[in-house]
Amino acid sequence: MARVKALVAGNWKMNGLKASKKELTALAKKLGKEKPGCDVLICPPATLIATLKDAAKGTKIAIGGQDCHAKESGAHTGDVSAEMLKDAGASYVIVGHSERRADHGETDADVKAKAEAAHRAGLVAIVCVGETEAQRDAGETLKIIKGQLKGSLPAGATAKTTVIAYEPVWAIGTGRTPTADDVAKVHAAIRKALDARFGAEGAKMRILYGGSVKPSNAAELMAVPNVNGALVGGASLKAEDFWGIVSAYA
Ligand code: G2H
Repeated sequence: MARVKALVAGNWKMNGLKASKKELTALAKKLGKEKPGCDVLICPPATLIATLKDAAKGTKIAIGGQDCHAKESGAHTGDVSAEMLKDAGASYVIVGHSERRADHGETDADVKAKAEAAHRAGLVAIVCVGETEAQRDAGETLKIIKGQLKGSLPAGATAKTTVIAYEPVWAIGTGRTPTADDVAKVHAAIRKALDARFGAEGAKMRILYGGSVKPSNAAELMAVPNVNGALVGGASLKAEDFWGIVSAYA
């Protein structure tokens, strides 16, 4: 199997003010001294992208958005396009996070259109998939994940333009995580689906695990086959916690 460089991405969600720049600066200091074997990304609220991009100058920390509109511009009050994120300094954007799917009714077709917009703007799309607790209890996890992948991934996705994040909805912000065996099963199924659809590109695509990742479980999750990094929420807000995860990928 192709060797895939891990990506550890922090999703700040709706947290952070200008003063939060100090967390990035603290992380950059750590990164300067000890070089982890992974790429590092922070996705702050859109209001902070330019500030953090500026603070990340001269470091290897990439900055990303948490969502984008499918269109480039127009009468869409309150929305932000992929081109705008790129212009502000982003190089990645998360699309289809379960909080967006739940709070804003985003469908797989919406997510696909957003991923296409990300590609159009030259951003890497981090496409999120994940089952709810009820779906898991009904034994539908793999069916749901495969359906979301099929519906959310654009036809021309490549390993350079697209990252998958598997985030079981019931594990998000709850402190609960699936067992390593369960994560291995889902990631293997995702890899199989990517291989079948995208061939050699699918074999190289990064598949992140997300949902209550913290310093204490990062190493175990990282060791699971086909886990090529993490999408981290709560534990990405403080540089010290986030570093505890990043450094597990040394
Ligand atoms: C899942 C994750 C970040 P947390 O949403 O995308 O959040 O690590 O807080 O569970």
